[in-house]
Amino acid sequence: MEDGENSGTAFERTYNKLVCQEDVDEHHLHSNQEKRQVSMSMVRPEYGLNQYRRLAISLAVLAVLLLAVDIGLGVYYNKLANGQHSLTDINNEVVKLQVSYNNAIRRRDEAKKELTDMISQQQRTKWELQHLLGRVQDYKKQTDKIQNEIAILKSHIPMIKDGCRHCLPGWTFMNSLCYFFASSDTLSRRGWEQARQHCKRFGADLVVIDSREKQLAITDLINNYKDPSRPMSASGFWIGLRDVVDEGIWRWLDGTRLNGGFWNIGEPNDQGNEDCAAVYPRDNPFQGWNDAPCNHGLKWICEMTPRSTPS
Ligand code: MAN
Ligand code: CA
Repeated sequence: MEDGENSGTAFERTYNKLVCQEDVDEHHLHSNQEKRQVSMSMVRPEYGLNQYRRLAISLAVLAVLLLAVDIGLGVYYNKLANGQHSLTDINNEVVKLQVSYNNAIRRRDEAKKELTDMISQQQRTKWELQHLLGRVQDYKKQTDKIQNEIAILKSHIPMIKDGCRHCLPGWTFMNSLCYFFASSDTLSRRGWEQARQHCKRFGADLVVIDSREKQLAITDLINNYKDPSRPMSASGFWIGLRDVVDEGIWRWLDGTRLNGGFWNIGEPNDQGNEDCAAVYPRDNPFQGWNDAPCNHGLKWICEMTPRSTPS
């Protein structure tokens, strides 16, 4: 008990000392009375509890702050992680876009190549079309030629019906008539009258070219006999046409008056008394005739109807 009193007294002394010291430290401006009141109040046992409460509150506040910081850090970390995810997503997206871009470039190059191929194919088709159009023209010419030949062959039919008629050896059967082209070197050139006499020996006469078909057929034949080394003026063939009776009035052997004709440009010009007509091997068959002096030495063409075979 005494120990308790002593210890209680010692406690009070120590406590009062502490209170007084604190009083000096914290409230040195306060009056002594106030010091005494404060000292008395702090001497109360609740004072220690308040201190603990304050400490606990401080700790709680600190814990709350730490928790808030922790949460903040968590949120920040999440954001960073999300950012990292976004970066990864963007990277993936960039990779995907790069792949798409590369594919698009590849497809574009393929399409470009395809287009180039198509253009070159189109060019080739164009050339082929031009070529075929040329061939069509060729076929058209061939068809015309064949039709002409058919017409010639058809013209033989009546003659065949009438019995077997033919041309003399060395003569050419053409458009139902027989022709002699005095083109060989064994027959020298001669004047119009002598040429006619040669024809008459065979029962023939100089050719009468009174149709377009005859002019074309005869031009084709004499063009084949053409000697390029010979001057054109010496390359003609006498035909059965003259203006010897009335100058400028051209007549066939039977007296029929010429209708049109196939004169060369500027012909007939009667240059130095040219009263006899000749056909020349020219590319343009519609400009095939000249008038020439009748004594001029030329080749000639005879004509006669086919004859029956002598029985
Ligand atoms: C020249 C020209 C023509 C004429 C011939 C006859 O070419 O004088 O007019 O018809 O000779 O060969
Ligand atoms: Ca002439």
